[in-house]
Amino acid sequence: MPDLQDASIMSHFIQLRIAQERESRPPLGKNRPKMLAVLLMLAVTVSRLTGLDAAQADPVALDIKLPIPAFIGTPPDIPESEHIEKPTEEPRPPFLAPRGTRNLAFRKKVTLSDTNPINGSPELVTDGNKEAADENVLEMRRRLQWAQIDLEQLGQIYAVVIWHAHDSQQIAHDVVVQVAHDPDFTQNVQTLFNNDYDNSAGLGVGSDKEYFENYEGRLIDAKGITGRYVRAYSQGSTYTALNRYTEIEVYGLPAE
Ligand SMILES: [Ca+2]
Ligand SMILES: [Ca+2]
Repeated sequence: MPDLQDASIMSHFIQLRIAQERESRPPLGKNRPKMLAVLLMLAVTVSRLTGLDAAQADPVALDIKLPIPAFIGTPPDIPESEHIEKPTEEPRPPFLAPRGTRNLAFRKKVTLSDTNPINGSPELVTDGNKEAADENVLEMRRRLQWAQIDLEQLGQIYAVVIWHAHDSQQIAHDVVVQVAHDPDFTQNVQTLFNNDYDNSAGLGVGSDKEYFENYEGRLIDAKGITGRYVRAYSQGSTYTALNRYTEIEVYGLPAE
């Protein structure tokens, strides 16, 4: 049995490698999920031997309920841009998080930058309905808008999943996702995702890529950060100048 200090260093190293694997961007081979699985297994073994950080070392795949796909296949003419991620027809690999992780955003209160949306009401964003029909989609005015969820308490957040609109092949612009401890986003603000490559939203240049919406939604790795408020920005899409939101899920555990 390894001594506790060695084990702690080993465990830390493994967690770091897991984070690196999750962070890594294409080009990715088919080995990525395999590598992650090996690392997670290693983390569990080290933890079982030493009793270190059991919750973190007992990951399970998130059970994300997906809506019916509204279209099949990838877009026929993908614009040539280094800022747009090449769509794939492969299903998303399972996302692992500590056992007990659940959608903390379900039916939680939503506030909007646009207090008089063109279509729909704020509740649509957390009502659990992700089907592509028009009546399920909140539409806010043009220009930069946001939808914000109050988790009602601090949570340890592992993933945010967003469906803007997946009724047709489209890309939402200036997608920025932030987490904070206060509703005005002045305390402990952390940016989880930002694909505003030209800073047209004015929140800073982001290095993430624009992506095509689909029924799986976009899963953003939140790496277990702590926060209470989750805010998602956008600024129109390739389909409309309006800002469309079908659902936002925030997977986590209530923080103690
Ligand atoms: Ca919804
Ligand atoms: Ca932009």
